[in-house]
Amino acid sequence: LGATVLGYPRIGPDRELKRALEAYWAGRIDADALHSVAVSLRADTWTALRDAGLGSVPSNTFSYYDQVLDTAVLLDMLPARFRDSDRTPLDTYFAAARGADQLAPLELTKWFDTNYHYLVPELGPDTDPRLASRKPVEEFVESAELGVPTRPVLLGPVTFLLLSKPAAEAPAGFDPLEKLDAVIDCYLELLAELAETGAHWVQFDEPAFAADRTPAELRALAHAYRRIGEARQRPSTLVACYHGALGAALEVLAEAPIEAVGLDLVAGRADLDGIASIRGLRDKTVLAGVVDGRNIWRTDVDAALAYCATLLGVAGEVVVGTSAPLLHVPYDLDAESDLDPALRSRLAFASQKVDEVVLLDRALRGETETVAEALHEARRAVGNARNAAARDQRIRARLESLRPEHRKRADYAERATSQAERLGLPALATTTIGSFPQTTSVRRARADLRAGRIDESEYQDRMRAEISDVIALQEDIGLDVLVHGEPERNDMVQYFAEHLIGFLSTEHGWVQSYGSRCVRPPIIHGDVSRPTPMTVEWSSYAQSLTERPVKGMLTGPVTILAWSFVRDDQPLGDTARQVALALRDEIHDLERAGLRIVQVDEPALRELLPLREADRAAYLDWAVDSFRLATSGAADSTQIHTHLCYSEFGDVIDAIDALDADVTTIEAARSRMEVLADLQKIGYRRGVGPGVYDIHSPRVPDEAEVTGLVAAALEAVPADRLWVNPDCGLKTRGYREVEPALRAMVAAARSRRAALQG
Ligand code: THG
Ligand code: ZN
Repeated sequence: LGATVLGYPRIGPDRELKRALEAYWAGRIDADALHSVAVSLRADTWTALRDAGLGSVPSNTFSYYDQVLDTAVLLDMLPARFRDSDRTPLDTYFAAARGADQLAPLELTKWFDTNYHYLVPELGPDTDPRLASRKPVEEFVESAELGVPTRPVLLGPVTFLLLSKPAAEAPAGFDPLEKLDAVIDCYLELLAELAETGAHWVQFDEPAFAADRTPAELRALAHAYRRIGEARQRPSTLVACYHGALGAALEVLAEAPIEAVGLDLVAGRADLDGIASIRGLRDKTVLAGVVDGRNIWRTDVDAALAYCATLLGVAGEVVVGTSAPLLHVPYDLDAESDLDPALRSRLAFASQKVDEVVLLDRALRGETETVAEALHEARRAVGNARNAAARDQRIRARLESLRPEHRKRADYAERATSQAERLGLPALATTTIGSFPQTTSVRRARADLRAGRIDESEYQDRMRAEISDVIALQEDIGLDVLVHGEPERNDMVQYFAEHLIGFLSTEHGWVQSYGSRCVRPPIIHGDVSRPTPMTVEWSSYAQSLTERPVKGMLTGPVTILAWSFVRDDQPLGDTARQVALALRDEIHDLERAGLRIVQVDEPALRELLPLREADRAAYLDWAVDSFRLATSGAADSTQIHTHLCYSEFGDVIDAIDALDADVTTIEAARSRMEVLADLQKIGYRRGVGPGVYDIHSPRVPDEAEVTGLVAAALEAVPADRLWVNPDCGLKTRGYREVEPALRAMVAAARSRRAALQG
């Protein structure tokens, strides 16, 4: 095995795949045209990785949508509803990803602790794995024909099954792991074919073992790689685990009859402790994942070489690699034209990380002559970086001076009384989460401003006109608490990054979030501060148009960190508290401008939850602390809302309570209000708005449906604490769906309210 990366971005350096996919879905290009975009992206990636000097180049890291879906299709494990149709295989694949006609798509959910989302396979006792596609073989052949024979990457059988869920109709107690041997059978067939076609190495990814696993799951891992290892005909096998330390799974893999193990020596550095006693590694290659696949900082070459040195006496052979696939970082720093040179020298995107891997591997092999100059330059950059993060003594002093009373508001009962007096809201108050549809005219205004076709004042006028329309519409619909609609924000985190000191926004730093959708995470590179108010103008303008309360709209510290590239030179909690202070000041300014309600969203609270139980308390501690720091400066009579989504809340339910928000709006429509039972169990006593309709689907609910959900919620929450609102922001929907849905929602709330009074 040569120096390598575990995976590479696939959306295209200029988001070519995104555009081709969306053109194909819209019927503007055909399958051949889509295919040829894919072929050329793959060819560019393989040749670039080879030319950069990697000893082993990965393939099958390309996907039209998602690697978990690819695996389900490879193994013929899609639910039956996608089977009998006259769709082409490609359109069946997209139907599973996005839905079609009456077919619900597979569920989309977070990939470990990243901002990537995968499609969840639904398995049952009748799911019958069969090697149904040749994608990994075809891509290997494609690469070999280009003169770059590659290392096919496959999702490991155990992780694949652990990421799957029992289908709705599966009998209680069905465990997807029951399908392990059948899946391994398919993989053995595939391995034989790959070996026959000339592949020397394959990679199996088993990131599920960076999380806590049961003894039975560890036994499944041992079983899987014993069977795979003992296969009669197969390429040499690398098993890569990433996004954390392997712990007990490392011993399992060390004992398995495979040739190489890939370790995440960034998030999983703890695996180095005690590794010397793992004898099974002595006849294996260890791929030392010392180049960070999750963040964009340049590697500290001396530290990286020291980690590799620790392994030299332990492993049969050590080669340098990335800690994780490079899927989660942007393509190329060189595409950024407008970076401060000092900052640029601290950064490495995917292409630069490949160079780092090659450099470190050569250094490890003692090629000192050829790499001396590059190593020297890398050392200088890291040395400079060590003190380069701009420090702001004022913020640091302020954080030091904070006392427990800066994290605590008056008792909820007192706050509730003064808020009720000031707001005068009815029981079952109606509201929305914050964003309204981003219309073409809003998008056009932003594009026009960027292209210089309009000036700042014209842009402001257009945004104000939009806000005024949105307020008028909400009054007409009869909502109780209004929002300004956020037309000025494309991505909420990006918006705040553009207004805060200490953040850098990239021009081309796109990272796949799911399917064709991408985000451009900002980079937090120094101490954070707020030079001027960020949202006050828009919110106070909206409030000036109406008597009803308008909510100020902010994004919380945890979510800002979760969707940014973060500093690695200080604990996350320290950065979060700096962001919190900026938000605290923003809330103060919103209050002074007459806003009576402020919402601080934390949709990513669950996302950053550590994969291992042992690390969770410390995370939740700083997560809750930073939220309270942001919000506890508010007056008793200011109502603080928060909004959470994208997750299973059970794991963080106590933390949600500890946020001490006056009102929590939460995704619930798809789970028929299950979250309320969780809240009830812990004795949650403040306001709650379980979403009464699912905004992720274009379906418009009718009044009866909403009334049913409100009635269900009333079983768990008294009317004066229950809010009626959609599941999430409305920015991805159109007004044709939003308006009737909100009217149905308001009608339902009113009729329940009347029933309560009568
Ligand atoms: N912002 C960020 N991360 C997120 C979300 C977000 N992660 C979780 C969830 N929301 C992911 N969902 C989406 C939904 C839509 C898009 C991206 C992630 C999206 N992106 C545009 C695209 O790819 O066309 C680009 C947006 C832009 O122009 O800035 O539609 O809300 N950070
Ligand atoms: Zn949401």
